[in-house]
Amino acid sequence: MAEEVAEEAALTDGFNLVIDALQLNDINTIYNVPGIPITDLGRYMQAAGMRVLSFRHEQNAGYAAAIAGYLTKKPGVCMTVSAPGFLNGLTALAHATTNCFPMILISGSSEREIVDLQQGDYEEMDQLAIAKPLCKAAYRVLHAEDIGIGIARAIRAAVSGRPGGVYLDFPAKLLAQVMDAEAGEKSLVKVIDAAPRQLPAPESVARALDVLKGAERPLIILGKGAAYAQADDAIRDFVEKSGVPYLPMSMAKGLLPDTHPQSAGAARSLALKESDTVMLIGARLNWLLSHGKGKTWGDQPKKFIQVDIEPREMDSNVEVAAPVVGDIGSCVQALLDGMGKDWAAPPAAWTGAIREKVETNVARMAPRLQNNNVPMDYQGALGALRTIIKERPDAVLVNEGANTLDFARSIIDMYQPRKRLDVGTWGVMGVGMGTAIAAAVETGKPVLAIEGDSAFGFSGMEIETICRYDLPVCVVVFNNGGIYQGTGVNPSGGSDVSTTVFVKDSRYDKMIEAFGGVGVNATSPDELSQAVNAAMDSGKPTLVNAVIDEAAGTESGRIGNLNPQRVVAKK
Ligand code: OXT
Ligand code: ADP
Ligand code: MG
Repeated sequence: MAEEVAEEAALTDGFNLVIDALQLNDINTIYNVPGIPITDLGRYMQAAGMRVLSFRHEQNAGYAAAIAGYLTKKPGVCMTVSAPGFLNGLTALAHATTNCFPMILISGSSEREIVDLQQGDYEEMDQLAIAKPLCKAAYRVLHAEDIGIGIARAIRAAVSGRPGGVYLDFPAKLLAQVMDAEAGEKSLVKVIDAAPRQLPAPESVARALDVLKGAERPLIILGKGAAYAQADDAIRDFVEKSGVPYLPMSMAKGLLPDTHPQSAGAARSLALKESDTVMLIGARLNWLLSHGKGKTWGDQPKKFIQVDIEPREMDSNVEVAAPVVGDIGSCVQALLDGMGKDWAAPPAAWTGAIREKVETNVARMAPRLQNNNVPMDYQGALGALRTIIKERPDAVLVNEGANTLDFARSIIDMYQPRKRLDVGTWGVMGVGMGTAIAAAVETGKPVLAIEGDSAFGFSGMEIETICRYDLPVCVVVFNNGGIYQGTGVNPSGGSDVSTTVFVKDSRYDKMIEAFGGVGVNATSPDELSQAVNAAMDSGKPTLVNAVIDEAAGTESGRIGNLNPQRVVAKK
């Protein structure tokens, strides 16, 4: 008997090696949905002291992992079962890759021999082939002795260079493979310097400063890459020393406080249209910036300076006059060092014009935010929530919807970096609850999730997860009875409601009560304010059904121009 135990002690298996490899690399939180073949892996992870959070749908676990990666600069890990679970998680992996968030999707899979001969295994699917085009890298591990190297490769691929999503395929057999414990331990890899600094070429820094110095109307655009970099002090020092107005992209709000005197956020159109030189720091010239072209960019070609870790991002849409390739921390520090003592601020005519526009727009918006209309409009409701974030600047704000998103972005000032988490580059609905859960888990701060009623529906079942783990999340559902508006009518006159309309007078607050959370129905900004303050004070899982005027929104919020227009009427 004693001999048997000793012998067993000298062995290890795939389960143990996965856990050891993750823990060796300080990965201690897993977002998952259990099932064959990973149920026991989750249990053993929990037994080993890891935090294993189970979701109701893999997509939400995946969104949680994606944003965990963004918040921590370590890959967020999502774990799924084979075929359908894997596919459910894949949208989130693609979302992470699109947004440059480091994430690893670990999925169990069926047996290679059967899958490759297409003999109809349980949940048969060639998952590696399907994942490949949707992520930064994809690996499959077939032998227990390769688990250490497989996990190391996945970590390095996720966080080095431009971060992104990585797929890691573990066929069921792998987990039960047994090997010598000592050899197993030796096979583990601790990833050293997973995302090494990438210093910019000195000449690229000098060129960038020359171009910036020569500008009459310069503008800095800060993107979520800048927020991700966690180089907050260097970025603030650089922006302040330059004296250049800056525009934060949505998730870069708060990198410097939105109330900063150089913020051009409230003069976005003017700043984009009139600037002659634009320095992008961790932001891409994609659709969110009209590809650097289009009406808003003025008649004269602008000069672009771009700071990014990905060399291929340069000239992606328009010519970049001064590419600076490297990690943002190193690049911004080099720029700061290169500015010298006698750096001159941009012409006062330019900074003054921006400031004036900011003040006009802020003053114009202010009275609308004070209204106490019933039913609420977006301004009244968000005016109340704006005050709450001002008073609790370390709370994390999660935001999705169309009007709910667009109004919240411009109305709610952010004061600290990485506190605004939203739909990202794809404008994807459904990130809300996964994001809120990971934000609470990873930061330990209270979370306020402001959700369109449609947006909330994509991940609403996760309020049970929020209650189960007793997370300090307050969800506010902006209930205008539909997608964009609740007023649509069926053009055929038939009995089905319009394609964009939901059940009238629904009470989302009742949903959370089923799981022991606090539900509140708020019909005025005062009631909303009271309910959210109480939730933020108590830290209890709360859902506030905020009744919004069903006619208050517009089609697609502020991006209605992207809808194709019908040209030929149907006969
Ligand atoms: O400068 P000007 O004068 O122009 O003014 C600007 C700023 O200067 C000013 N401003 C300020 N003024 C005063 N004070 C302050 N502090 C201030 N700050 C700014 O305000 C204006 C506007 O500023 P902004 O917002 O910065 O500028 P602008 O021009 O809007 O910026 C352009 C963009 C493109 C950068 C910006 O609009 C943006 O980031 N947009 C992102 C849009 C987005 O991603 N939308 C989500 C997708 S919409 C659609 O696809 C939806 N779907 C389909 C669907 C999706 N998405 N996903 C999946 C998986 N399935 C389906 C669905 C189903 S939305 C949706 C549901 C919608 O219904 P809900 O019920 O959820 O939501 P409701 O609409 O509420 O009903
Ligand atoms: P936004 O949507 O806020 O405009 P994007 O997602 O378009 O931001 O752009 C983020 C950019 O930041 C990407 O091009 C990415 O390569 C870059 N990036 C991410 N992390 C870093 C980093 N640490 N250093 C430099 N660039 C980075
Ligand atoms: Mg709505």
